Amino acid sequence: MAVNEIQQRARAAIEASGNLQELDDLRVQFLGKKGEITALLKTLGAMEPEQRKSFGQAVNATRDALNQAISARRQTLEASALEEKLLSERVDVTLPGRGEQRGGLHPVTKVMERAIGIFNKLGFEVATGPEVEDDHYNFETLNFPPHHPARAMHDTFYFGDGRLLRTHTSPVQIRVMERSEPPFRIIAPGKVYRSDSDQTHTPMFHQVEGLLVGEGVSMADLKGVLHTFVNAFFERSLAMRFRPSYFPFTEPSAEVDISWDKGGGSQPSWLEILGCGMVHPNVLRACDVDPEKYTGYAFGMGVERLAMLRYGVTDLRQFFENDLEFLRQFH
Ligand code: 2NM
Repeated sequence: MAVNEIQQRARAAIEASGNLQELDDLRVQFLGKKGEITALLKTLGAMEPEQRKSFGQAVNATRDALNQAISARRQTLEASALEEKLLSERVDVTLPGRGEQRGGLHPVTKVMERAIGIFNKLGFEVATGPEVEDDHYNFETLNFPPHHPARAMHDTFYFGDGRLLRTHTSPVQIRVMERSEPPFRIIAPGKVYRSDSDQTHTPMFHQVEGLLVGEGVSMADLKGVLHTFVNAFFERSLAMRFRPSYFPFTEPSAEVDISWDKGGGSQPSWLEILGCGMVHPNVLRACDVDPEKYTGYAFGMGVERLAMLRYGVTDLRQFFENDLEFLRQFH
Protein backbone atom coordinates (compact mmCIF):
# COMPACT_ATOMS: atom_id res chain seq x y z
CA MET A 1 0.00 0.00 0.00
CA ALA A 2 1.21 3.48 -0.92
CA VAL A 3 0.74 4.73 2.67
CA ASN A 4 3.12 2.15 4.10
CA GLU A 5 5.67 2.78 1.41
CA ILE A 6 5.57 6.54 2.12
CA GLN A 7 5.77 5.92 5.84
CA GLN A 8 8.87 3.70 5.53
CA ARG A 9 10.58 6.10 3.16
CA ALA A 10 9.71 9.12 5.33
CA ARG A 11 10.91 7.43 8.54
CA ALA A 12 14.21 6.45 6.96
CA ALA A 13 14.75 10.00 5.65
CA ILE A 14 13.83 11.55 9.02
CA GLU A 15 16.27 9.29 10.86
CA ALA A 16 18.97 10.10 8.30
CA SER A 17 18.47 13.87 8.44
CA GLY A 18 21.62 15.61 9.72
CA ASN A 19 20.36 19.05 10.69
CA LEU A 20 17.23 21.06 11.46
CA GLN A 21 16.97 22.52 7.96
CA GLU A 22 17.03 19.08 6.33
CA LEU A 23 14.40 17.89 8.79
CA ASP A 24 12.13 20.82 8.03
CA ASP A 25 12.49 20.18 4.27
CA LEU A 26 11.27 16.60 4.93
CA ARG A 27 8.29 17.87 6.92
CA VAL A 28 7.32 20.02 3.95
CA GLN A 29 7.92 17.17 1.53
CA PHE A 30 5.58 14.75 3.35
CA LEU A 31 3.20 16.83 5.47
CA GLY A 32 3.23 20.28 3.87
CA LYS A 33 0.37 21.74 1.79
CA LYS A 34 1.70 20.03 -1.32
CA GLY A 35 3.21 17.08 0.56
CA GLU A 36 2.85 13.40 -0.22
CA ILE A 37 0.60 12.59 2.79
CA THR A 38 -1.51 15.66 2.14
CA ALA A 39 -1.92 14.52 -1.46
CA LEU A 40 -3.27 11.16 -0.25
CA LEU A 41 -5.82 12.91 1.99
CA LYS A 42 -7.06 14.84 -1.00
CA THR A 43 -7.96 11.56 -2.78
CA LEU A 44 -10.39 10.59 0.02
CA GLY A 45 -13.25 12.63 -1.42
CA ALA A 46 -13.48 10.47 -4.55
CA MET A 47 -13.62 7.15 -2.63
CA GLU A 48 -16.47 4.86 -1.66
CA PRO A 49 -17.46 5.41 2.03
CA GLU A 50 -16.14 2.00 3.19
CA GLN A 51 -12.78 2.47 1.58
CA ARG A 52 -12.63 6.12 2.57
CA LYS A 53 -12.96 5.20 6.24
CA SER A 54 -10.19 2.62 6.41
CA PHE A 55 -7.88 4.52 4.08
CA GLY A 56 -8.53 7.75 5.94
CA GLN A 57 -7.64 6.11 9.26
CA ALA A 58 -4.44 4.69 7.78
CA VAL A 59 -3.35 8.04 6.33
CA ASN A 60 -4.15 9.93 9.54
CA ALA A 61 -2.25 7.36 11.62
CA THR A 62 0.73 7.71 9.28
CA ARG A 63 0.54 11.50 9.47
CA ASP A 64 0.51 11.38 13.29
CA ALA A 65 3.35 8.87 13.35
CA LEU A 66 5.45 11.04 11.04
CA ASN A 67 4.72 14.17 13.09
CA GLN A 68 5.91 12.30 16.15
CA ALA A 69 9.01 11.00 14.40
CA ILE A 70 9.85 14.52 13.20
CA SER A 71 9.50 16.04 16.64
CA ALA A 72 11.57 13.28 18.23
CA ARG A 73 14.29 13.81 15.61
CA ARG A 74 14.07 17.57 16.13
CA GLN A 75 14.74 17.12 19.84
CA THR A 76 17.79 14.97 19.13
CA LEU A 77 19.16 17.44 16.56
CA GLU A 78 18.54 20.44 18.85
CA ALA A 79 20.29 18.69 21.72
CA SER A 80 23.36 17.92 19.62
CA ALA A 81 23.37 21.46 18.15
CA LEU A 82 23.41 22.83 21.71
CA GLU A 83 26.15 20.41 22.69
CA GLU A 84 28.23 21.55 19.71
CA LYS A 85 27.66 25.24 20.57
CA LEU A 86 28.70 24.68 24.18
CA LEU A 87 31.84 22.88 23.07
CA SER A 88 32.83 25.54 20.55
CA GLU A 89 32.19 28.40 22.99
CA ARG A 90 33.96 26.81 25.92
CA VAL A 91 36.41 29.07 27.78
CA ASP A 92 39.28 27.58 29.73
CA VAL A 93 39.44 29.85 32.77
CA THR A 94 42.57 28.06 33.97
CA LEU A 95 44.68 29.23 30.99
CA PRO A 96 47.49 31.59 32.01
CA GLY A 97 46.91 35.33 31.30
CA ARG A 98 48.69 37.42 28.71
CA GLY A 99 51.29 38.76 31.17
CA GLU A 100 49.73 42.15 31.94
CA GLN A 101 52.06 44.38 33.94
CA ARG A 102 51.16 45.08 37.55
CA GLY A 103 51.01 48.70 38.60
CA GLY A 104 52.68 50.07 41.70
CA LEU A 105 52.74 53.09 43.92
CA HIS A 106 54.67 56.19 42.88
CA PRO A 107 57.94 56.58 44.84
CA VAL A 108 56.71 59.89 46.27
CA THR A 109 53.53 58.16 47.50
CA LYS A 110 55.58 55.33 48.98
CA VAL A 111 57.86 57.70 50.86
CA MET A 112 54.93 59.78 52.08
CA GLU A 113 53.17 56.64 53.36
CA ARG A 114 56.40 55.50 54.99
CA ALA A 115 56.77 58.84 56.82
CA ILE A 116 53.08 58.79 57.85
CA GLY A 117 53.47 55.23 59.16
CA ILE A 118 56.41 56.19 61.37
CA PHE A 119 54.65 59.26 62.78
CA ASN A 120 51.48 57.23 63.37
CA LYS A 121 53.51 54.89 65.58
CA LEU A 122 54.77 57.95 67.48
CA GLY A 123 51.14 58.91 68.14
CA PHE A 124 50.57 61.54 65.43
CA GLU A 125 47.26 61.54 63.57
CA VAL A 126 46.85 62.58 59.94
CA ALA A 127 44.98 65.82 59.24
CA THR A 128 44.10 67.13 55.77
CA GLY A 129 42.68 70.32 54.32
CA PRO A 130 42.09 72.29 51.11
CA GLU A 131 44.86 73.01 48.58
CA VAL A 132 43.14 76.25 47.60
CA GLU A 133 43.53 78.60 50.54
CA ASP A 134 43.46 82.31 51.32
CA ASP A 135 45.89 84.85 52.76
CA HIS A 136 44.43 84.44 56.25
CA TYR A 137 45.19 80.72 56.59
CA ASN A 138 48.34 80.55 54.48
CA PHE A 139 50.09 83.66 55.90
CA GLU A 140 48.30 85.85 58.40
CA THR A 141 47.62 83.31 61.17
CA LEU A 142 51.16 81.98 60.64
CA ASN A 143 52.64 85.29 61.76
CA PHE A 144 53.62 86.60 58.33
CA PRO A 145 53.05 90.37 58.75
CA PRO A 146 51.39 92.10 55.73
CA HIS A 147 53.98 93.16 53.12
CA HIS A 148 56.67 91.37 55.12
CA PRO A 149 59.54 90.12 52.92
CA ALA A 150 59.05 86.62 54.35
CA ARG A 151 56.02 86.33 52.05
CA ALA A 152 58.33 86.64 49.08
CA MET A 153 60.18 83.52 50.31
CA HIS A 154 57.15 81.60 49.16
CA ASP A 155 56.61 82.33 45.48
CA THR A 156 52.87 82.09 45.77
CA PHE A 157 50.39 81.28 43.00
CA TYR A 158 47.52 83.77 43.38
CA PHE A 159 44.13 83.38 41.71
CA GLY A 160 43.59 87.17 41.81
CA ASP A 161 40.34 86.95 43.77
CA GLY A 162 41.83 86.52 47.24
CA ARG A 163 42.40 82.81 46.82
CA LEU A 164 45.80 81.18 46.46
CA LEU A 165 47.41 77.73 46.26
CA ARG A 166 48.78 76.80 49.68
CA THR A 167 52.57 77.15 49.84
CA HIS A 168 52.80 74.76 52.81
CA THR A 169 50.43 72.45 54.69
CA SER A 170 50.52 74.63 57.83
CA PRO A 171 46.98 75.98 57.13
CA VAL A 172 45.74 72.43 57.87
CA GLN A 173 47.21 72.64 61.36
CA ILE A 174 45.85 76.15 61.89
CA ARG A 175 42.33 74.88 61.08
CA VAL A 176 42.74 71.97 63.51
CA MET A 177 43.96 74.28 66.32
CA GLU A 178 41.12 76.74 65.64
CA ARG A 179 38.33 74.21 65.98
CA SER A 180 39.47 72.18 69.01
CA GLU A 181 41.42 72.26 72.26
CA PRO A 182 44.99 71.14 73.04
CA PRO A 183 46.71 68.74 73.24
CA PHE A 184 47.36 68.42 69.49
CA ARG A 185 49.54 65.74 67.92
CA ILE A 186 49.01 65.78 64.16
CA ILE A 187 50.79 65.50 60.85
CA ALA A 188 49.62 67.19 57.67
CA PRO A 189 50.83 65.42 54.51
CA GLY A 190 49.91 66.74 51.08
CA LYS A 191 50.60 68.76 47.95
CA VAL A 192 51.90 72.30 48.14
CA TYR A 193 52.63 74.85 45.39
CA ARG A 194 55.34 77.44 44.80
CA SER A 195 56.14 79.31 41.60
CA ASP A 196 59.62 77.89 41.35
CA SER A 197 61.22 75.57 38.80
CA ASP A 198 64.79 74.31 38.43
CA GLN A 199 67.03 71.25 39.18
CA THR A 200 65.86 71.16 42.80
CA HIS A 201 62.42 72.82 42.67
CA THR A 202 59.10 71.95 41.03
CA PRO A 203 55.97 74.14 41.13
CA MET A 204 54.13 71.37 42.97
CA PHE A 205 55.72 69.17 45.59
CA HIS A 206 54.73 67.27 48.72
CA GLN A 207 55.23 68.08 52.35
CA VAL A 208 54.75 66.32 55.64
CA GLU A 209 54.38 68.80 58.44
CA GLY A 210 53.96 67.95 62.09
CA LEU A 211 52.58 69.77 65.10
CA LEU A 212 52.54 68.90 68.79
CA VAL A 213 51.01 71.27 71.34
CA GLY A 214 50.54 70.61 75.04
CA GLU A 215 51.67 71.65 78.50
CA GLY A 216 55.44 71.77 79.05
CA VAL A 217 56.40 70.80 75.49
CA SER A 218 60.04 71.68 74.80
CA MET A 219 62.62 71.77 72.04
CA ALA A 220 64.20 68.66 73.60
CA ASP A 221 60.96 66.75 72.85
CA LEU A 222 61.18 67.98 69.27
CA LYS A 223 64.76 66.84 68.91
CA GLY A 224 63.94 63.39 70.32
CA VAL A 225 60.99 62.83 68.01
CA LEU A 226 62.88 64.00 64.92
CA HIS A 227 65.91 61.84 65.66
CA THR A 228 63.64 58.83 66.18
CA PHE A 229 61.91 59.60 62.90
CA VAL A 230 65.13 60.06 60.90
CA ASN A 231 66.64 56.80 62.19
CA ALA A 232 63.42 54.87 61.51
CA PHE A 233 63.05 56.38 58.05
CA PHE A 234 66.60 55.64 56.88
CA GLU A 235 66.87 52.39 58.87
CA ARG A 236 70.19 53.27 60.46
CA SER A 237 71.59 55.39 63.25
CA LEU A 238 72.38 58.80 61.78
CA ALA A 239 74.10 61.75 63.43
CA MET A 240 71.83 64.78 63.42
CA ARG A 241 72.36 68.47 64.20
CA PHE A 242 70.15 71.53 64.68
CA ARG A 243 71.25 74.76 62.97
CA PRO A 244 69.61 78.07 63.95
CA SER A 245 67.29 79.38 61.28
CA TYR A 246 64.31 81.64 60.78
CA PHE A 247 60.62 80.99 60.04
CA PRO A 248 57.90 83.52 60.85
CA PHE A 249 55.76 80.83 62.53
CA THR A 250 58.36 79.39 64.93
CA GLU A 251 60.68 80.87 67.56
CA PRO A 252 63.29 79.60 67.99
CA SER A 253 63.60 77.99 64.56
CA ALA A 254 66.10 75.44 63.34
CA GLU A 255 67.12 73.55 60.26
CA VAL A 256 67.97 69.91 60.77
CA ASP A 257 70.96 68.28 59.08
CA ILE A 258 71.85 64.62 58.99
CA SER A 259 75.31 63.19 58.49
CA TRP A 260 75.12 61.59 55.06
CA ASP A 261 77.58 59.13 53.59
CA LYS A 262 77.52 59.44 49.82
CA GLY A 263 79.66 56.29 49.52
CA GLY A 264 82.86 55.88 47.53
CA GLY A 265 85.05 56.33 50.61
CA SER A 266 84.45 60.10 50.89
CA GLN A 267 83.84 61.80 54.25
CA PRO A 268 80.19 62.06 55.28
CA SER A 269 78.76 65.57 54.88
CA TRP A 270 75.92 67.46 56.60
CA LEU A 271 72.74 67.44 54.57
CA GLU A 272 69.68 69.56 55.33
CA ILE A 273 66.49 67.48 55.52
CA LEU A 274 63.87 69.50 57.38
CA GLY A 275 62.90 72.69 59.18
CA CYS A 276 61.39 73.00 62.64
CA GLY A 277 60.93 75.13 65.72
CA MET A 278 58.75 76.04 68.67
CA VAL A 279 55.37 77.36 67.52
CA HIS A 280 55.39 81.18 67.75
CA PRO A 281 53.11 82.56 70.52
CA ASN A 282 51.40 84.75 67.88
CA VAL A 283 50.40 81.60 65.96
CA LEU A 284 48.93 80.00 69.08
CA ARG A 285 47.08 83.24 69.92
CA ALA A 286 45.65 83.47 66.40
CA CYS A 287 44.09 80.02 66.99
CA ASP A 288 42.77 80.97 70.44
CA VAL A 289 45.34 78.79 72.20
CA ASP A 290 46.82 80.40 75.36
CA PRO A 291 50.63 80.60 74.94
CA GLU A 292 51.02 81.08 78.73
CA LYS A 293 49.48 77.66 79.30
CA TYR A 294 50.58 75.74 76.21
CA THR A 295 53.72 75.40 74.15
CA GLY A 296 54.28 73.40 71.01
CA TYR A 297 56.73 72.39 68.38
CA ALA A 298 56.29 72.05 64.65
CA PHE A 299 58.33 70.74 61.76
CA GLY A 300 58.11 70.43 58.01
CA MET A 301 59.87 68.34 55.39
CA GLY A 302 59.82 67.94 51.62
CA VAL A 303 58.76 64.44 50.57
CA GLU A 304 60.54 64.51 47.19
CA ARG A 305 63.76 65.43 48.97
CA LEU A 306 63.38 62.45 51.32
CA ALA A 307 62.62 60.24 48.31
CA MET A 308 65.78 61.43 46.49
CA LEU A 309 67.91 60.51 49.51
CA ARG A 310 66.23 57.17 50.11
CA TYR A 311 66.43 56.05 46.48
CA GLY A 312 69.57 57.91 45.34
CA VAL A 313 67.69 59.91 42.71
CA THR A 314 69.74 62.92 41.57
CA ASP A 315 67.20 64.93 39.54
CA LEU A 316 63.98 65.85 41.31
CA ARG A 317 62.17 66.29 38.02
CA GLN A 318 62.30 62.54 37.31
CA PHE A 319 59.52 62.12 39.86
CA PHE A 320 57.17 64.10 37.63
CA GLU A 321 58.04 62.85 34.13
CA ASN A 322 56.01 59.62 34.47
CA ASP A 323 58.66 57.65 32.60
CA LEU A 324 57.63 54.02 33.22
CA GLU A 325 61.23 52.77 32.97
CA PHE A 326 62.04 55.04 35.89
CA LEU A 327 58.90 54.32 37.91
CA ARG A 328 59.13 50.49 37.57
CA GLN A 329 62.37 50.54 39.56
CA PHE A 330 60.37 51.28 42.70
CA HIS A 331 57.89 48.38 42.47
C1 2NM B 1 58.27 74.03 58.84
C2 2NM B 1 59.25 74.52 59.71
C3 2NM B 1 58.86 74.94 60.98
C4 2NM B 1 55.18 74.40 60.84
C5 2NM B 1 54.51 75.31 61.62
C6 2NM B 1 53.21 74.87 61.67
C7 2NM B 1 52.07 75.46 62.39
F1 2NM B 1 51.02 75.51 61.59
F2 2NM B 1 51.74 74.71 63.40
F3 2NM B 1 52.36 76.66 62.81
N1 2NM B 1 53.13 73.78 60.94
N2 2NM B 1 54.35 73.49 60.43
C8 2NM B 1 56.58 74.43 60.46
C9 2NM B 1 57.54 74.90 61.35
C10 2NM B 1 56.95 73.99 59.22
O1 2NM B 1 58.53 73.60 57.58
C11 2NM B 1 59.82 73.73 57.06
